[in-house]
Formats: sequence, structure tokens, C-alpha cells
Amino acid sequence: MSGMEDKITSLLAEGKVYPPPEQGRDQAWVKSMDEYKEAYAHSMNDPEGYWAQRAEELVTWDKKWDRVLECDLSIPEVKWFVGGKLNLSVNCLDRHLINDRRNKAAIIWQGEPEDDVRVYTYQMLHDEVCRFANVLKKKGVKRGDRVAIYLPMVPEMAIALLACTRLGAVHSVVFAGFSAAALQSRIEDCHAKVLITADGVLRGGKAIPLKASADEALLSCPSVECCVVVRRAAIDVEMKEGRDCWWHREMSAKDISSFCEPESMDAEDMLFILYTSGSTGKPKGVVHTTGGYLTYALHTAKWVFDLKDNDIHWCTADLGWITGHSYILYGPLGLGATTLMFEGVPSYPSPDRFWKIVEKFKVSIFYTAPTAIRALMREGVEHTRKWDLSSLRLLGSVGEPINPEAWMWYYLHIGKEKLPIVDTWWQTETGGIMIAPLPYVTPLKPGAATLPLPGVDAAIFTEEGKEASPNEGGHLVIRKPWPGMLRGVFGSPERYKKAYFDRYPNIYDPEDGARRDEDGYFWMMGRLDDVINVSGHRLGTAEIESALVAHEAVAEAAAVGMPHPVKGQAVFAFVTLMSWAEESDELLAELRQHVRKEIGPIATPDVILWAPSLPKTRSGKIMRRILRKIAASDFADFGDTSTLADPSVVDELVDTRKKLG
Ligand code: 6R9
Repeated sequence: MSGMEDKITSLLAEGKVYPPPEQGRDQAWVKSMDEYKEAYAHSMNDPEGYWAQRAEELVTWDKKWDRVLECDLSIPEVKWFVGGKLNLSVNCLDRHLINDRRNKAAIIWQGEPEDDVRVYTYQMLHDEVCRFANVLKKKGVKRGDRVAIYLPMVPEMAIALLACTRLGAVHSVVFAGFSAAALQSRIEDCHAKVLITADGVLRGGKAIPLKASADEALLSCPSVECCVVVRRAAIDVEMKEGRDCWWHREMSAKDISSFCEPESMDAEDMLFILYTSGSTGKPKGVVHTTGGYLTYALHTAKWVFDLKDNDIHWCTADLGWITGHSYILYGPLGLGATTLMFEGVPSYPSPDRFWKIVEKFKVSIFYTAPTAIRALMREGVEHTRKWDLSSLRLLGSVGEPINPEAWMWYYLHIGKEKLPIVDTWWQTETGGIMIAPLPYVTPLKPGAATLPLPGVDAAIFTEEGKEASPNEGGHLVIRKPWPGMLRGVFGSPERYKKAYFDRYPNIYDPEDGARRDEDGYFWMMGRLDDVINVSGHRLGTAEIESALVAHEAVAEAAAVGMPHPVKGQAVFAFVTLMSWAEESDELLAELRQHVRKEIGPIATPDVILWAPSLPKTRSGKIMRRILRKIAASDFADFGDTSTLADPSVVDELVDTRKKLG
């Protein structure tokens, strides 16, 4: 064991509580635990009064709301700031032009090549956003139309999102790591009118085609009338006459002005759709609306990141995920801060890339995922020592539970035992952070997301719907509506109700397991549904299974999560072949490639185990509990197997698993 590991292990064994830093507290937005407690009590006793205050303080409204909240969770139907009118791009751009921020950096973009840097001031960003909004208008995009966005992390992505909000069009970003098939099904589900993509993606020093996947998807997307293509990777692409056009050509057209009148939107008008995995096969189009989402993104960015005017805020997520939406784009820009956007990966060209960027731009707030921390941890601490990290004042974590070892490493080597770590629990569906420490106020326990933010009525419920006792594991639930909550699943009110409000009547169910300790701190324990969390990305087991079964040689498949030292979880698939098919390494490679193509590289199974059959109950349900244990090589106790139709199946799988090592 190395010295560092030694230190981490012994510190953890102490079960120590880490007090919040005193330095910086005087300038913090929230300065004391009492302030937190008071706000929390206010938000619980008078939610409407509390949120009205926040919305008034944080958001610029064209017209104030008539009613703060209309809510019936039994339908469910939730409306915040009813009758209020606003425009999101005005809140992120125009309102900063009339104060001192006009010439301040809004976005600092670091491309994958070191010398590729672009800085947009608020004025420049405003002008670009207006121009692109005018381009979209020219293409016939109107308020309410859906625009699909399939782009790498280039500034055009931020511009495209904001341009949609200028017109009141609904954006739906699809992560550029997803396949053509995944893009196609999302576009089809939301009937997007326009697709914005790029020729390719720069990744790990290589140029990877993207437009080719877009073309493949568009073969069966009749709703898409126009495809705008950003030139990024100098890859030759086919441009379809009458449908495809280049971003740079459109933007430089003579009739494209740098002013575009913003649409005044209703608070409850749809702002964006973002697809996420759930327990059933098809991804859910999570719907967020304008007034509530913005209020919540700004409120949480201010409280949790203590965001100030002189901060350089770096959230390392991709804009294709909710974390990017709320904490690269809308939160920081709405508050008039400087946000850093990074196109590359932590490991290229070397594992010190993150720290080099921190020094280069004097990053003050750094928000990343446990999977990245674990990967960097493996590369050794010397990489962190090459660069000056003294500009940092606050660290954050998101995406999955952070294991205490990774927390300690982050605390010791990046935070130098001085900086607060905000471990933020939330979801695509919640719009913004729900449970997290306040950086200068909350005492920290490594591995705990700590306490709910004001307005968040979080609790742990038993199966029977009673509140669990301290330290008893159960279902995390949220009992009151909050402004950032999802307003629906696009096109499917039934799924909205079934997925989130079915287990406990009138209560939001995030499908996460957790416990609350004697101090009221929340400790997250992972998903309770059939979702696998690979590197902080949610993957539905059903999606992976249907991709596998779509292959002609596969009769049946079951995918489960398996513990993985860096990714948190990896995909482990049990595959039963058709009787005519033969097990082979070629077929194995083909199946992995097949899943990659159907969903994307992040869904590729790490392990595929040939299963002559799967353990099933007499009613035909696959016993995933058993498969999860087999995947983890945990053969000690399979619990009650009496309902299995054929218990011998389990022994056979255990033998094969042991051979795999
Ligand atoms: C923001 C985001 C949501 C799921 C969520 C939970 C897990 C996220 C976490 C965390 C423990 C944290 N999760 N943050 N678990 N501690 N700090 O990641 O959204 O992609 O929708 O994933 O991620 O299981 O339910 P999303």
C-alpha cells in the first residue's frame, strides 16, 4: 500500500467530520448554518412565499406571475409562476449588457488542441445568439417547434441552445457519443423540425465523423426539414441539397442581423426536452419549462457554488447532459459569471489536462464526476503537482455516489485540505441540485450528499411508505413540488405518472436508495430500478437488452450493472444464443459492436457471459438480483431462490462466471 493510500485509509477510519472553511465565509452568499435553517424552515412553512421571493430576486420577468403555484400531484400537474412571462436568453444575456458585464467573458472555450481557445464576452455571445436565432427563423423555426442538437462541446452548442430559447423553440440535445439509432429514436419521439450537428468530433487527438451518423438517423426522420452543420473536424461530409447547410455560411449571410427580438414566453412554456433512461426500454423525454427551471437553476448555482462575479466556473460535464444544461450554461450565465467549456477529455494528451486548464484560466470553481476523479487517482498524484491549483476555492461532485476514497483524494490533492467539496445529488428530472452541502456552512462527511436545499422536502421511506428510522436504508422521496421539477414525459402523461408518482401517492419517487444518519445527512446508495450508472451516465438495462436481442444470433439477454473501479458500474450481459448459433470470440466482438452501434460506446458491455438459460421465476420474470450477484462474483448467498423455475440454472452460470475470472 502506498503512503497516500495509507493516509486516506487512516483518515477514513477516523470517521471525521470536516468543518467548512472559514476563509471566504464572510463573502459567501450563505454565511451560517442558522441562515440555512431559517431559509429551510421558511421554504417548508410557506413554500409559495419562499419561491416568490427567490423568483423575484433572481429572474428578470417581462410580466410578473398571477399565482406562484398550481399543483395537483394526483394527476400529476404542477405549474409554477402561473401567468408570468419571461425570456431565458434575455436573462442569460441582455440583462448583463446594461450593467458592467458587457465586456466580461461569458464563455471561455478550451478546444481539444491546446491552442484552440475562444473567449466570448456577453456582448459577443448576445450577438452570435441573435444571429443564429435569425438563421433558425429563416429556416421556419417558430415558438414551440422542437430543435434537435447533436454536437460536440463547441461554442456553437451553447449558441444554438440560447438561440432556441430566444425564439421560444424547444431544444433537445442528444449527446454526440450516442449512435445514429439513438439519435433517430429521440428525433422521432419529439418530431424535431431542425437538426444541428457537426462534420465530426475531435477526441483523443482523432477526428471522428458525426455528420455520417446524423445522415443515417435522418433517413427515417421525416419531421426534419433542415440540418445545420458546424465545421469542426475538417471531415468531408455529404450535404443533401435542399436540406443541409453550413453554420458558417448561414451566419455570414447579409440578411442575418445581430439583433433578434426575444419571444416573451409563459413561465410554463416548454423550455427543453432531455432524454434519459428509466426502467422501461424507451428513453423518457423529460420536459422542463421556462420560469421554474430558470429560477431553480439560478437559486442552486448561487447557493451551492456560491457563484460570484469574479468566479471562473468550470463544470466538466458535456452539454448533452442535464449537468451541462444547468451548470455550464443556464446557471452561470443567468448569474452573469464566466463559464468554462472544455471540448476534450481528462486523459488526453496526458492525465494532467484538467489541472493544466485550472492553472491556465485560474479556475475558481471545479465541478466534476467521481468517475473522472477515480480515473485520475489511478494515474498518480504527481500529475496534480505539476500545476498551480491555488486559484481553486470550491470543488464539486455529481453523477453517482462518490466513494469516500475518491472524496479523500479530491480533498487532499486538489483541495489541499482547505476547500469544501459539494457532493450534489440530483437528476435530469429535478432540473437542479436537490441535496448538497452549502460550501462555507455545512460540515462535511466524506461520501454523504449531506442536507436538502431549501424547498426540498426530502425523506427516506420504507416499502410501506412510512418514514424510515435513522440509518435505515429505504427509498429517497421528495414530498413537495419545487420549481425545477420535470413537468412531464414528452407525449406521455401516463409514463409521467407511472414512473414518478406511482409508488407513493402524491410523492415524487426518484428511484434512488438512500439512508439518513443521526445528523439528518443523506447517504445515497444508488438506483433502485433497472438503471446502470456507467461513469455517471444512466443506461437502461432494457435498452441494452433489446439492442442485444435485435441481433439475429441472440435469443434472450439480461444486462446488469457490475461494480467497476473507475466507471462505478460496468455493463455485464448474460446472453442466450439461438440454437443454431455458436459461441465464439468473433460473435462476442460482434455483439459488443452491435450494442455500440445501437446505443453508443458507453453502453458497450464490458463482459458478455454465454448463458444456456437465465434464472427465472415460475411466472417468467428474470431474477436480476441473482444475476447482479453472479456478475459481481459474489456467490455467497443468493437469498431466497425457491421461486425459481429451475434452480440448476444458477449453478451453471456460477461455474461459467468463475471460469471468466
Ligand atoms: C445530475 C445527474 C441521476 C442519477 C440519480 C442518482 C445518480 C447523481 C449523485 C448521484 C449519488 C450524487 N446521482 N448525483 N448519486 N450521489 N451526488 O447525474 O442526472 O444523469 O439524470 O442521473 O444519478 O442515482 O438518480 P442524471
